[in-house]
Amino acid sequence: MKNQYLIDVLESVKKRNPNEPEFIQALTEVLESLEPVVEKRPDLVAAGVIDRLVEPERQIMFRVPWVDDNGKVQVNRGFRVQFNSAIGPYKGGIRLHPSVNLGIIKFLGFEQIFKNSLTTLPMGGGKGGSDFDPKGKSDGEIMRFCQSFMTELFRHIGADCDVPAGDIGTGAREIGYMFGQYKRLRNEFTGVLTGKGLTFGGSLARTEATGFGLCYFTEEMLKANGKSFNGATVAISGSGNVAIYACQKATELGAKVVTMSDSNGYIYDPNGIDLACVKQLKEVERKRIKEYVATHPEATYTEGCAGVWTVKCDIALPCATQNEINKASAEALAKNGCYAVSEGANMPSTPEAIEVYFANNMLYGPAKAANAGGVATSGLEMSQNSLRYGWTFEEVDAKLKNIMVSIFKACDDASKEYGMEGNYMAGANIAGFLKVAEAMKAQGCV
Ligand code: NDP
Ligand code: 2IT
Repeated sequence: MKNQYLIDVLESVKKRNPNEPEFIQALTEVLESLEPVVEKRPDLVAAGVIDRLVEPERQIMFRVPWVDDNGKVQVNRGFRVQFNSAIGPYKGGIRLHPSVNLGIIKFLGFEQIFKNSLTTLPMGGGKGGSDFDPKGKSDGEIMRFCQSFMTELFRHIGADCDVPAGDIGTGAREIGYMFGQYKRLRNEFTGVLTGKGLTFGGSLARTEATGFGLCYFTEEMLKANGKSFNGATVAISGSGNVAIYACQKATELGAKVVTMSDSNGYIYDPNGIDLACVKQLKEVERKRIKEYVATHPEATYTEGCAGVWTVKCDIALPCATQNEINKASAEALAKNGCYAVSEGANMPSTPEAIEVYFANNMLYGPAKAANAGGVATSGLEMSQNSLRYGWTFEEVDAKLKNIMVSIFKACDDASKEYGMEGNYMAGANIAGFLKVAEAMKAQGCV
């Protein structure tokens, strides 16, 4: 980065937030992409748009006490970062994972600003979560945690203010418990959370949306470069919500998905993943991915999740967590002939891995564009809640597909306009930024 103004912004953010490496990583990537924009648009610099954008509008941290099944008091820490509301109410998921801290929630909230802008829907950026570990907890423990979490969060959110949703460790069960508690505390039935159950305001196709949207985006990117999922071999990491529906749609589009993983290890099935088995194991029984090989003798299980990137594939879809592909993994993918990496997870590639993709002319679909289908469909859930109406699965899926096609076009167009054709990362950052920046400038110094 050569632009002195951007260097100064980055330095001041680093100084102010010394213990937030993931946030700094996400910020550095965006600021680097904005270099040509800053030169072309001095008006945005003069309006202090970037100086304001890097500081969350509000961040909330709170105690979450709950009682476990042995009658013992447990205390977790809750977070909600309301990053930017220039184009709509704060919107973003809730992550429940022991690794959660303020820096992680800030990186996710920051990414969400640009992602939500790319969806074309009116949603600002936010994110929340807790260092609570849902693994191995009983339903009763999960419910008591979710109720306690919402007992503080409810005063900070609302259908026109901040609308949380799922993320790692937060699925339909957790959203249901949180919604129930919000409704009880406020005595109001509103669309305050998305990813709700279908019997109480949820949208058809929201469960599938991130994985399906990832494949719709990726198919557009492949098509624009003379390739397709049809006949391709695909490596997927993770075996949660995003991974499962990415596997389903990639298979429907003619690909063979040969891997899935969890934080312990990965499975390789040369015949193509039997998704019904994975759904049963992960969605119903909540078991580990290694159980797959018990019923699939032709498949293998290997301890350690990073090994998944050493499997030969044409297309890699990381769908687990941040920084899961480092330089060595990216080099292994390139060496094995992988020609496209498209991100279902948030920030799954380290900066060094991204350099390897570009150095090897691989197609790179960045998270904030490629995985925007989840939040886009959350936006459609909000629309249906406001209308007090529900669209069919086919209607929602068609809207999701149109949105993903338009996101790819926005990234492609911006990459060309700013002289970086084919760099969809820069395109996503620039296109996502410009809409928010225009709104911030128009609304004055707030
Ligand atoms: P889930 O909790 O459903 O699944 C997460 C999966 O990733 C599990 O297989 C989990 O394994 C694995 N995983 C989580 N943390 C780690 C880790 N530290 N190391 C290795 N593996 C890990 O979450 P989602 O599928 O919803 O989310 C996956 C990714 O997609 C996240 O990055 C999330 O931010 C992103 N995302 C999610 C959206 C959504 O709508 N849900 C929308 C857009 C992005 P294990 O069970 O062992 O923990
Ligand atoms: O990272 C994400 O975009 C999500 N976890 C989904 C957020 C949402 O509000 O649906």
